[in-house]
Amino acid sequence: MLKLKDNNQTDLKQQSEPDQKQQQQTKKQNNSEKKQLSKTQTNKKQKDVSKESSSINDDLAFLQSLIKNNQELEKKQNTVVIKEKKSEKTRNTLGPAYREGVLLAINRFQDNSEIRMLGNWQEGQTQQTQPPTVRIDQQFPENEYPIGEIQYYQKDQAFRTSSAELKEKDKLMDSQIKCLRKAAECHRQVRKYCQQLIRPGKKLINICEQIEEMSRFIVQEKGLDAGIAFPTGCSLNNIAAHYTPNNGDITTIEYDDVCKIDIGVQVEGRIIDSAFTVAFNPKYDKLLEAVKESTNIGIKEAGIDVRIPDIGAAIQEVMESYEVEIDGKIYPVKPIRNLCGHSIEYYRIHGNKSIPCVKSGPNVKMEEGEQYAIETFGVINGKGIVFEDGECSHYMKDFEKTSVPIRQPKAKALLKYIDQNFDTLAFCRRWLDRGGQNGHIISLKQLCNAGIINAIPPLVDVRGSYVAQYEHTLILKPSHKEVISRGDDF
Ligand SMILES: [Co+2]
Repeated sequence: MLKLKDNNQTDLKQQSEPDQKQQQQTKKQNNSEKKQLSKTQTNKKQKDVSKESSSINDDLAFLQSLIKNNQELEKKQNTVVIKEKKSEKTRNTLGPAYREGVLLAINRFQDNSEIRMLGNWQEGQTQQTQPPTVRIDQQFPENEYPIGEIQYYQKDQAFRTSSAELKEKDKLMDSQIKCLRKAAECHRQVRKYCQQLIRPGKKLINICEQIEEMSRFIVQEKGLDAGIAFPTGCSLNNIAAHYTPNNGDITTIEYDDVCKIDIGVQVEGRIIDSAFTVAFNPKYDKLLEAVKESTNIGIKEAGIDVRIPDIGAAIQEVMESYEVEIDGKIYPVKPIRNLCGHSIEYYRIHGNKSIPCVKSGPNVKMEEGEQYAIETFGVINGKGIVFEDGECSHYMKDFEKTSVPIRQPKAKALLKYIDQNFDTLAFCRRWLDRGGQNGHIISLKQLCNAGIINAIPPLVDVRGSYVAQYEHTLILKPSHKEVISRGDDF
């Protein structure tokens, strides 16, 4: 536009110079001719001259209006640029949810009653607004983050609570705890935002992207140092886990759906893995209650030197004590026997230990200092066993295989991108597109075939079944457990 204006000005100069010369020439001509011409002739000529000069005036007026128009357009253009710059600055400082003109209140309370079996966020101290516009570091300049729920060890481990020596030992985990508490506070704020967003009729892809943009903003995403820990799960109904929409997927959430929202946040490789179930129809209340109670019993039973099959047994007992009546039919709640909670390690979402939802698995004990995601899955009208099905969205580097020779140049380049952006953290196809890795499907397949990347397809129970899930991250500190991801909501 600016360039266009310059051209017009030069055009004007070029046009107006000859115009002036022409005017002078006309005048001279007029003078010399006047003497020779009769009165009538002179009159006639004068008429012609005035005709000519009025057309010149028309041209000038036209050019002047052109200049004026261009100046106005330039002004408009500048305001658009200023507005764009301002909104970019706003996005950087106030995050993706901020809309101009929205009044921001610092408020912790949130009514979650539209989602079944979810607690309201209670009034309390916070520096965060609704919707969130404040990054985590601005909220906690002292680097001290809220403490999770403290639970004490039971039975023969009860001595740990009062041991001064073990309390001293707790401090050795300080830096790890700080990162986890920071990630957990981000997780709480992001899921609170999600609970405000998710409503019947909305596209899951939009919800996932809004959750992810908000996570990136609040946690202050910085390469592998801080960010999202894994793709946002939004597994619907009989899909139990590992579903997030790929680009082009227009699935919506509806009033009768049961959706598991699974969000991961990491700070310096310390991962918070926590999930809850979204249902709007009260007919699922007992299913949700069964699974939430089962997860809570799993958390309660967890402890140093506790045998893992005993935790599974406690979960199974609670889960199977529930039944759900839907449209006059009674369904028992079954635990899903091949889905497990898991230990979490540095940049490694699935550690070596698994916590099943039933009494099974090797006779292994939990140990001091370990971090766990305690998650349980319950199903109605299903088999209680999941299998891989549907289009794959989740992928993750194999933690054990550090280097595998890749020949195809495109696949090699994709692996480099994965190494730099996700390393051993899980990622999804949407994030490859987002990073400009379009048309990655063949290369991704080649990396999977080479064994360096593992595909993680959706896990589903049979059609017509409904799966619920709740999950928290806890850490087994020497003197007590801390359920780091606990919130008012679940
Ligand atoms: Co998990």
